[in-house]
Amino acid sequence: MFENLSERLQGIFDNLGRTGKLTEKDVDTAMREVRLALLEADVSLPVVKDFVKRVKERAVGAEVAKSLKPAQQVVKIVHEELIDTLGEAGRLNFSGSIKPHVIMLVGLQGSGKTTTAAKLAVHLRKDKRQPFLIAADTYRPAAVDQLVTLARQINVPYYEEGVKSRPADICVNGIRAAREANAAVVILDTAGRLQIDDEMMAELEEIKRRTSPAEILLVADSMTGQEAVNIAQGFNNRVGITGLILTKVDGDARGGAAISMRAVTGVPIKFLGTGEKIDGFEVFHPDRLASRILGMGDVLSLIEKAEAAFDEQEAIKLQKKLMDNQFTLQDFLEQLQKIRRMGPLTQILSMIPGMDRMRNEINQEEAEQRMKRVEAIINSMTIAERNNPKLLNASRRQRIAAGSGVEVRDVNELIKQFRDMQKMMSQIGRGRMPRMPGFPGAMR
Ligand SMILES: Nc1nc2c(ncn2[C@@H]2O[C@H](COP(=O)(O)OP(=O)(O)OP(=O)(O)O)[C@@H](O)[C@H]2O)c(=O)[nH]1
Ligand SMILES: [Mg+2]
Repeated sequence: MFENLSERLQGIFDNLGRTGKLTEKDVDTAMREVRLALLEADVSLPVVKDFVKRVKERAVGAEVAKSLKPAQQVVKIVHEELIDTLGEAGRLNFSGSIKPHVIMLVGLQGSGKTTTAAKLAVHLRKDKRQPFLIAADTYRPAAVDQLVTLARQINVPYYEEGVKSRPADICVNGIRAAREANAAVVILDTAGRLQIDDEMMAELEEIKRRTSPAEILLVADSMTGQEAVNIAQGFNNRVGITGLILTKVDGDARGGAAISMRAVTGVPIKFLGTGEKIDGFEVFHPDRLASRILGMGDVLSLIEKAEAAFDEQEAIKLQKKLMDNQFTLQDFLEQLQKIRRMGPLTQILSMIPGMDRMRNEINQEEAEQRMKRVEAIINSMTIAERNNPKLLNASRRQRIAAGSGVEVRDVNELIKQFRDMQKMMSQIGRGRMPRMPGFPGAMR
């Protein structure tokens, strides 16, 4: 998401960049465009108006007159105001004395509550807080099964009573079971509805009254568009929410819901759902999202992901190997596997500045296929071959091709790409910047 918005905004700032000095008229023109870009991204009108007004107030006048590069100044102001509008970084409230802490998830049908419950449980466990799941959606038997399946899959304790009991009773009983199991945080998966109806709200109110949640988080689909404001206000007025979790930000939503919901409710966005799988989950950082919206890429998120996958010590060793030209096919294979563990390629690319545009051009499946093929080829080599590709004569190449189910020319290509890379690395090692060949070939 956010591609449309960031592209438009970038265009606006590019235009500003061409003028030497920034006049009030320039700011006006730019702000008209910013306004349009935000509206097109489905940010609600009152929120857009307020945003534009704030940027304008800061952009026109003394602050900008002092600046050497007015366009940069405007970008900076827009960025800062965007961060301000998006609020603080996501942090859960564990301050209350009632143990275990209760997190209640609410939201419309299909917004991602059940999936998010499991993602949140894994997140909490990583944070050393023992999680516990409660299945309080009694409207569909499948809903209980879905949560139970997920809980087993991630190996988190859970409580369910089928679909006959009152949801609030299930929650109270479940919390007792959680306390006995020494859980630190309980996550309540509640039922969703197509529309915000009275009965559903009354049920949520009862659960709230009887479980005293530390957090009531509205799980909202980021594709909701203009409706987002009504949904957020509806839940907030009746139940009182303490935070937002925006799901499906990996989809093609236009991103406005995030900005609007946060602005109209005043509660912070705490997490983002970035994929169907359990690991598609991120702590919300307003500065990073603001940068992503403005098309600066999300370098910080990427670094965090990379850090999780790469051990720093190992990275230093690897760098030395590269410089000393001792990087082998075995090392290459290990790096490929780590990159794959970081997540879908297109998702990783979208976080790198400038690369986000390429994202649409890259066929995810094809890229994955290529990586898998490279892995298969290297896996078919002996350790000696991996460490010394010079051994790879014609008959060995034939054996490897047969072993990995590819053509000999695929093996040849991989070896050639690897050699090119080695050459490039050794040049860097000798302090010369080479012309960048299409590195890494395996991921073209
Ligand atoms: N792409 C993507 N899909 C998601 C994300 N979160 C949830 N989904 C998908 O959205 C669909 C609905 O998710 P659920 O977790 O069942 O939603 P729910 O709110 O519990 O739905 P009900 O219980 O029916 O109200 C599923 O197909 C999920 O895989 C996300 O962050 N990204
Ligand atoms: Mg559900």
